[in-house]
Amino acid sequence: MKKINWPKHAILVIAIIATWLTTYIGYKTSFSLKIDNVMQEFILFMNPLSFLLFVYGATLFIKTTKRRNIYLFSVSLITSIIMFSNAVFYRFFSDFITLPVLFQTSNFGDLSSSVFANMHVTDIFFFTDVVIVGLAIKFVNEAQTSTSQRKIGRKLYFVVAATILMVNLGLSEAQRPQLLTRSFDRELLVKNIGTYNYHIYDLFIQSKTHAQRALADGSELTEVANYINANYAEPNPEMFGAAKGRNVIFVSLESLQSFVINNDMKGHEITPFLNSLTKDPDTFYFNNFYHQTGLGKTSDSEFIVENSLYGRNGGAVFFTNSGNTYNSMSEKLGDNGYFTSVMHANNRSFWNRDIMYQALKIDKFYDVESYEIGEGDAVNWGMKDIPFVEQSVEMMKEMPQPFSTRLITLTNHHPFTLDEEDMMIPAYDSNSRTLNQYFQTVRYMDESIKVLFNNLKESGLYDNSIIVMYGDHYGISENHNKAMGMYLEKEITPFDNVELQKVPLFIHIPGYGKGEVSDELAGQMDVKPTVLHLLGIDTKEDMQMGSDIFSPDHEPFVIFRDGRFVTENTIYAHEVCYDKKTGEPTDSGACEPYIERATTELGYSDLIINGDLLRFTEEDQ
Ligand code: GP9
Ligand code: MN
Repeated sequence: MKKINWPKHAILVIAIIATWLTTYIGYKTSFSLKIDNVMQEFILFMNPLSFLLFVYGATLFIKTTKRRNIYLFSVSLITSIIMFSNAVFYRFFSDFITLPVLFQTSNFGDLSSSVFANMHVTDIFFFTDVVIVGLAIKFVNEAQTSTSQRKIGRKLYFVVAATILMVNLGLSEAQRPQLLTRSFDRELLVKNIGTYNYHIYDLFIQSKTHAQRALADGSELTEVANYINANYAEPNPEMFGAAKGRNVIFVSLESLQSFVINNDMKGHEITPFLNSLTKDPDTFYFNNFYHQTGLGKTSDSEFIVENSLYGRNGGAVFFTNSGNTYNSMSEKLGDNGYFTSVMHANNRSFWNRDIMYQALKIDKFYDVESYEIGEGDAVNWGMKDIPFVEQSVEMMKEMPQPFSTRLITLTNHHPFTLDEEDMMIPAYDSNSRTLNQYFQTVRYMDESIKVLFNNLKESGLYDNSIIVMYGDHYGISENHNKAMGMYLEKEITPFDNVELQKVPLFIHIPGYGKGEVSDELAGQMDVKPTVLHLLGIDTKEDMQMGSDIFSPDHEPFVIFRDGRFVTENTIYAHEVCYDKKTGEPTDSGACEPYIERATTELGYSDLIINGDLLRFTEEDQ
């Protein structure tokens, strides 16, 4: 057949369009990506383009036609293999491929057995662009360009590619602020920056952690262990084993801050059920308790509670260090005969939970697939808390006992939207819609906790369980200081912003009778040793940064991930030392000794995580 005459670089243009469209159609047919609006659809459509312009564009530097064609053909083949592999993987894991998964042997076992089962004949579609590029190479006859033309054209080409990348990133950032730094979820990443860019991003993140890990040899452990031993607090004999053998039900209370507890909004009680618990003889309520999370938000709180270690500084540890060895609370409970799980009606890859939970040795993850979300059961981010706790209790009845589970609530999540019928109190009327609606979603979540308690009682599980509930992180950020100041009737200072990081902690022990409101200064880091001791499980050998809140030796000192801290008499924030009584800056000498301690502690925690040091502890060898 005769070759057709086409303009210069026709094959390049054909290749880009063919792979672009194949990728986009592949997104739509092989992955269930939730698209909420036209803008998200547009981002999805455009997201393969910048990458394709760059990689295919490299052909502009290749001199001979033959080599150019081989290159174009190879790129189309490799991109097709990437999309095809992700599609097969997705059918099994509902997730995109990430490098550590490929190298995790346990995952790989599951994977290879199901690879064939998950291939569909229709997957040939992913290679459509390869066929098109092949045909183009065979039949298209390109016009030649002069060298000077080539240079100008090439510059322009890459300026356009870079612009498209910037527009893509800009639109994504607007849809999902801090997408890359928070690295929420592979699905979100793919939806916004595209599969190809996502893989590059993944490669970057993984190689960074890999390098730090490779340099560690375990000798660092001695120093860290000395620090940890020196800060160990012996359990209070009266509390040690007070709930021995019981089930543990943790409840992560989404975005719940302490300022709403025992408070009202224009005469409306915000958390009537939780308030009643603060006066309940079976409950310990801690009103001087802080979250210690960073960018990883909910996942950081899970990490802290599981490991009594700090999350990472620049991103979510659930994402960056999911291949590490940990000595988690779940693992420890498992060793003590517990069946461990997490219940959360969200997609399993969110925050990389599906992968991290394996590292934390959590037996089962009841994710969104375990729930039936009927009409009217979903709002905002997903399933409403009330049907969520109802169905969760039903599933708890089937769990082997003793069990430990963590319910992660979701309705009280930014932007705090609610269906009309679930609004039990009116909205507030400040300049911040976020704060205004917050009171209503908190009120709804409070109701769901009441339902949880009632259903646990009906199910017969209640008496033999303990319920540990904590706020995961703040809900109202510093952007809303003005509205917050209006509600609290004062001007919000950096001192107050620290105080506002207080979240409630409830430890409810049915039948205990000696509960109280405690103002012991503590943080999420302390949950693990506190709960394990209550269950009569020793933690003396554990690499943990927190200590038992009930212990007479518990140290009143809370460090935030960003280096701010709280002591009995001071608060340290942004290089200023505040007197806790007055809220005014004070002589920095009062904070000085703690500044050093805070840096050391955060540094040791980072050392453990970045070096994956727990793989060197005897227990795991
Ligand atoms: C999502 C839920 C909320 O599954 O945990 O995450 P957040 O944005 O609060 O970290
Ligand atoms: Mn959260």
